[in-house]
Amino acid sequence: MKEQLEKIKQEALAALAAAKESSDLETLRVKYLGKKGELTAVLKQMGKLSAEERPVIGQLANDVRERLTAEIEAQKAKLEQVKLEARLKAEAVDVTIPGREKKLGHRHPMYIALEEIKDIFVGMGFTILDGPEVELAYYNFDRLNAEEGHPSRDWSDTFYFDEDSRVMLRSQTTPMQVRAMETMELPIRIIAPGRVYRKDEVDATHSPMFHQVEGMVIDKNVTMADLKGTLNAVMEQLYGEGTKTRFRPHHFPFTEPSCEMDVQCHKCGGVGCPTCKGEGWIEVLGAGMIHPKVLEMSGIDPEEYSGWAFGMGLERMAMRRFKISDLRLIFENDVRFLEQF
Ligand code: 2U9
Repeated sequence: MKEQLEKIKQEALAALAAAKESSDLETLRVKYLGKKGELTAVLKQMGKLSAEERPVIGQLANDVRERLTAEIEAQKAKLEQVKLEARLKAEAVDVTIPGREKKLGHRHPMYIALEEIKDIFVGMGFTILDGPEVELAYYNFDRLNAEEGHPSRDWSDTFYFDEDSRVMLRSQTTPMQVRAMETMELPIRIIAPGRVYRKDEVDATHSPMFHQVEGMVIDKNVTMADLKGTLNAVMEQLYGEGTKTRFRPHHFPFTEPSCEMDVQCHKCGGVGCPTCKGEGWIEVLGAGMIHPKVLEMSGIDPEEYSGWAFGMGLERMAMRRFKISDLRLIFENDVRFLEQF
């Protein structure tokens, strides 16, 4: 029996030393130390032993059990350590490898120009509106005093979606303002920036899609003096203090009286140069007092309220601001161009 125990011990130790996985160790534990294991089988025969032999063999069997248990634990710890080391090696990060440089983008010149305009108007208490690009001709034309037969309503100028010219891509951002007149409480101070669409051929100054910033103020006792004072203040912020402006009479169906606003050429101070094409002045926007009929159609009493409005092309403004000579550059998104701003 003593030899049997010794044999079990030697065999088990050899098997444990050869184990590669912790699951192997468990299998060996069951094989040698389990209820139906080899060591247990030997112990079951203890009854056959003499009274003198029994404690000696009992002691020996216990020693074997303790030794094997300790060996299993030790081997388990060793295997786990090996596994951990392998994992650490596999997952090692070389912190000395130089990082990949991330190219940081920046804002598009149109976005910069728009942010600048928005900041100026927000600073004067205006609210910024957003609205649909697919509009009803009713809001784009009818409500703006552009009667049937007005040239801008023509199929050759406007992108319509249907045969009877009811639904269209807005040709101006004015319809947002008409909607605002319906929903907002008076007084109103808003600007309406956004994309507009007209059937224009692409060239250095035209695109079938461009951006406008329009705006309006409606309140009691609003006059042309408010229009001029506000727009002069805007131009001083855009082009610097003391910027001179002039207003020329014009015609729009939705404003009466109407005007165009010029700023004195900042390059030549009004003498005439290539920037202002020899004029000394640069046209920047159109404006006027909102036509009483337009107010009336929106349920605003023109006897009680009056308003002024303006509209400008954002691309033209950005082209002046960044000295861009061709409108197409703005939309082509060539990074060599965009990286200059
Ligand atoms: C309401 C009534 C009238 C907006 C205005 C202009 C003058 C104007 C052009 C500038 C260059 C369009 O981008 S452009 O082609 N716009 O000259 N726009 S007054 O007038 C309004 C606005 C809202 C209810």
